[in-house]
Amino acid sequence: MNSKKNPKDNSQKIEDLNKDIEVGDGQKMTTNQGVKVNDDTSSLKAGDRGATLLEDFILREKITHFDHERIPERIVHARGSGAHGVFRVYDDSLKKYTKAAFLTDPSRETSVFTRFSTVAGFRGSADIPRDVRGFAVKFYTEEGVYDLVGNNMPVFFIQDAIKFPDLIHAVKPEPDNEIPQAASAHNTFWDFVSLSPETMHNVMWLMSDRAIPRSFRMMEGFGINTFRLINEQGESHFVKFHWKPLLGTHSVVWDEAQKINGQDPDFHRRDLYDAIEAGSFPEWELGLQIIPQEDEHKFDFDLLDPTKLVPEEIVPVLRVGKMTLNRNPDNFFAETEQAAFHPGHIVPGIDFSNDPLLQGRLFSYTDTQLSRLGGPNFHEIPINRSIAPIHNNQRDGISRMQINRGKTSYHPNSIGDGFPEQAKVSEGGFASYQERVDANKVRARSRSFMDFFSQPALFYNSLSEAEQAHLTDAFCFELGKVDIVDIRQRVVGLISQVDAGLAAKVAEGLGLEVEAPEQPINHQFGADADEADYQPVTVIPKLKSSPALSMANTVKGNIKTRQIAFLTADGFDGDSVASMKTALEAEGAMVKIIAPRSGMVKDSAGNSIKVDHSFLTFSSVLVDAIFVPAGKASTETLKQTPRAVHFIDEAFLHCKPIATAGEGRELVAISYVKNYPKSNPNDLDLENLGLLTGNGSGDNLAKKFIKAIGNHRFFEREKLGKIPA
Ligand code: HDE
Repeated sequence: MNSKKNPKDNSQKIEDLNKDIEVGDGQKMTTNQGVKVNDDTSSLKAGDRGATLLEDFILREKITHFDHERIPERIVHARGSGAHGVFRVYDDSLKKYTKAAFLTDPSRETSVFTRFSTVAGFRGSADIPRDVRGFAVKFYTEEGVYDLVGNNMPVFFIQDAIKFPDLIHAVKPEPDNEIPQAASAHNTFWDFVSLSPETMHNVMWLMSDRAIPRSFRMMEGFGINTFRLINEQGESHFVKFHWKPLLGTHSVVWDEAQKINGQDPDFHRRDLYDAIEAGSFPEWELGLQIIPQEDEHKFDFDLLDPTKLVPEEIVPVLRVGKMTLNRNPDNFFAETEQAAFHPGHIVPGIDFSNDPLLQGRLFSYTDTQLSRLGGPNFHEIPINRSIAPIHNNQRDGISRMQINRGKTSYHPNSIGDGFPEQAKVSEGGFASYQERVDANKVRARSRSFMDFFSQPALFYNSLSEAEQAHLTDAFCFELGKVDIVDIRQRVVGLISQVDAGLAAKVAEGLGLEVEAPEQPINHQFGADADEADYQPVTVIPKLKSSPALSMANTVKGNIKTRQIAFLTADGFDGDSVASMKTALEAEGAMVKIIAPRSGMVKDSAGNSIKVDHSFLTFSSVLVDAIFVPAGKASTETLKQTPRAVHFIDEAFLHCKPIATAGEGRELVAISYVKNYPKSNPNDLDLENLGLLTGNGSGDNLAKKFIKAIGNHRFFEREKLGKIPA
């Protein structure tokens, strides 16, 4: 389906700005000056075997343009994918908090452009490293561009923007040899962490399964920094922004992530693109945690501290509207690459808090575009253009597109009749929230930011047993790649402040003893800071655990867009495949026919169906569940196909649902799964663990399989033991 023709697509205004240049409508090839090109295959030469002539303006123009095709990639979040869509608020109930019309007028549909990204890797790196994901949304509101530039984790590593270059230098490839690509598992990152206890909360999230999402479409988003909502009366409420995916929040497992990065480095990009092309538009609800101004100090953490989250059990998330991504970009470079997000792009009704990380961000994002997009006119690039008209006295600069008419480019003026004139607040003019400030000018961090460990502990306590086990393994893996023992030791010391049991397990995995970190931890304050300033503050949090933080409690049951591999070979049972395919597709799942070779595969009655992938080009890590249909001959072939057997073992190891019909079960019976605790070759029906057998018709196999896929994974398997794959 061509998503551009999607009837739901209302982004006409953006389309108009983009004025497509379509290839293939009978146009003739031209130079950039519009001269028709007669021969694009040979350069101009002094004789057909002679030297190329400098005079060849067609060759020179083409090569010059090519030479400059690349622009600097983003210093962080270089690898990303974007999509267009729409946002609509559910009702006008937010009017008491904000005057932003896109948040209060349910009749408005606001166009959006959303870009998801990894943070550390270069633009050409793979999609599933262990990393934070960016989640940046540009709202083209009628009052101007509003950007909500968030991540898929609710907290950040550092408390003050001045540490950002250090954090990023530490996590990026090491400067002497530019190794490793897109990975935090190396000395410099963990050196920085070990000396910066404030990083521990985000580090816990980074070690959790949140850092290896199943899909961009199955990620939560968080604005992290506290902002303000401002109403018509000029009153302020603090606000935390959330995105809640309607498909639930799901992850892959680490072994799988590493394999996916090799099998399909574009896994997330492809997943987003394919879902939108197929008309399965991803959706998120916008969630707000609204906190009255007078409650600023009522929490056991500081609202301005970006390493803290506000537990949803304390301040509920109001779901106020929905974003639907319904159109893929036409051109990756022009749109996704050139999109310039900025947390400082706000509209009346929204304002900033004094969060010192946010304040620093407000400088950085414009500054970075100056070198990345080549000057101060990046707002004129179609993807960045406001749909609200722009009138001001800013002029000229590199790549200026707008042709300003008239004699005046200053304010006040009389020659231009005083235009453009300033807008009163009642006319929509932006006026900053008037916060009272009475303080000494200091270079300091607030004591109220000095509790580094209670929220990491809250996070750990909130995870399911399986999530905790994965997090423990992740620490062992990452620190196992650190070859300076002192660094490992210091990190284990920090972990011991979060959870003694976790520290003991990580220490065991690394062959270390737990040693408490040196006190006070003074590496992160100025050289003359006072001893007392160093002392971490210990807070006993009101909550012991927050169920909202565990993905085990996410929305389940929806199997829309889930990928299911059918393992086939010639001689499969046609009914078995057809009935399962029909049942799964009716629920919105996507079936992939896998066979020993590409082309067509025949059922036992001689009918052919198209093979989507051969075992050579596909692997279990690229799907959510496996089905082996009935069929004597096909099963015999599959049993002789090592990669088919490996499919079963690997999918089982990664806790994915596996269903077999009829003879298909014999493939499982020769895999390692037969040795799995409590199973035996004759009894492979481990329904509670997502391993299902049936004859494929009339025995509810499809129904059970759909339920199992809706469960996402069966992590209980890991508790009983793992199998090799
Ligand atoms: Fe960013 N960040 N950031 N960041 N950030 C950038 O801007 C920066 C932070 C986030 O898809 C850069 O255009 C500083 C937090 C996303 O294009 C740069 C600090 C959060 C994206 C920059 C932070 C983010 C960026 C690089 C600490 C979550 C990608 C390219 C004070 C709330 C947007 C660019 C896209 C991109 C600076 C911290 C999210 C250099 C200085 C916290 C999603 O300006």
